Amino acid sequence: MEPRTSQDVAKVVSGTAAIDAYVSDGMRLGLGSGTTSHWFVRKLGEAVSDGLDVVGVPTSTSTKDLALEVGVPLTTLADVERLDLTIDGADEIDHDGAMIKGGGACLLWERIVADASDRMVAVVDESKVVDTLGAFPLPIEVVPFSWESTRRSVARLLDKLGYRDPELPLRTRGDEPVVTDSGNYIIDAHLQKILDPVALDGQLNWIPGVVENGLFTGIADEMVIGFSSGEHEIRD
Ligand code: ABF
Repeated sequence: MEPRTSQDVAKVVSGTAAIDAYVSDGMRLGLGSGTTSHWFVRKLGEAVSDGLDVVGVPTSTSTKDLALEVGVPLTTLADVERLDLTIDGADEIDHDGAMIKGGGACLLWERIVADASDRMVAVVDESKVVDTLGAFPLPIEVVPFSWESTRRSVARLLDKLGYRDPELPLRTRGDEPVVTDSGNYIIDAHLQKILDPVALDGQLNWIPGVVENGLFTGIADEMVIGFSSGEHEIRD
């Protein structure tokens, strides 16, 4: 598979640089979801075929399928107590490393795997780096049983926090709700600007029916930014 667009080139650059900068023999890795992470997994498969000894825990069924395809040995969080490093993408990342994740509906497993890791490094193309989070709609994973009621509770919290009537659509594919690997639904909160990501992250998950939200604050230790020029930059 070859990169087609300049953004693809930047994603390949980021994923490849992350291997050279962070991955070493014997590591237990969290394998992220999304196209940037998948370029990382493909390159990791090449390194494994060259003798690199690693195991990975995938953060989605799509990442599991790709890892199996390219020959990255897999394990589970039942079998390893801690991971050394998780490499994962983001939909947006600000200069403090706070992220919006979940555009690919994988946020719950991504959060669990990142939490089980001693270090998390975000791999992003240059377009993902923003001054303020929120232009990308914030994914909120909710239990299907009560999603309408949960959406009303989310709307009340957002109103209390000063967000005026944000759109809160249920994420659908065609006429059907998108269903996550854990069997949940996603509501995408169109907030435009999130002025206090840490506060919002800490409040959303307390709403009954909310399983996880896409604000990943205080999780990324570094970010590898790929550029379409072929250069990359590592920021902590
Ligand atoms: C994943 O990467 C998701 O959390 C996020 O939505 C996605 C970004 O996708 P891409 O790398 O394809 O832009 O970690």
